[in-house]
Amino acid sequence: MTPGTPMTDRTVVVGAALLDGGQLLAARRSAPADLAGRWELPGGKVEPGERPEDALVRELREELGIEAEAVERVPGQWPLRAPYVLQVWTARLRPGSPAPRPLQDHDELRWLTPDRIWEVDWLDQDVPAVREVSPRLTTGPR
Ligand code: DCM
Repeated sequence: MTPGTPMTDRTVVVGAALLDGGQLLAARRSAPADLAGRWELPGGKVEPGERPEDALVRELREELGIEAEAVERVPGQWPLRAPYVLQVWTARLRPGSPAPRPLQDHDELRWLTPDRIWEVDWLDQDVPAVREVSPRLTTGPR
């Protein structure tokens, strides 16, 4: 980055902790090779001038074919490959949304109950965010 360039939203990657019925959606990456097979909170890069919450909705539509909305920011941000940082929002499906399906970047999706949340091999950088979100899952009825 050019010295003196202000940090903009361009450097933010948004991840979605998509919650539904007390379960968290995990997505297994199919690319790039060094991340393939690991599980993540789906999302992607915020574009210049875009609000992170809008980027999240756009990325979930592109990658999973769903209509979702951001609910609240999970406190904290976590470094990725420079200059990117990961920020996470909880999110929910809008009424009438199609069910998520892996359209790009992923080859498998899994809804995790609280007792199963650590059964998938999360990307290292996503682990602290998943740890933050896990107390928000409940085993109760939807
Ligand atoms: N990324 C990540 N954790 C996430 C989402 C994305 O570490 N929950 C990383 C993977 C890529 C970069 O952010 O290096 C951009 O993501 P994408 O390729 O999905 O746009």
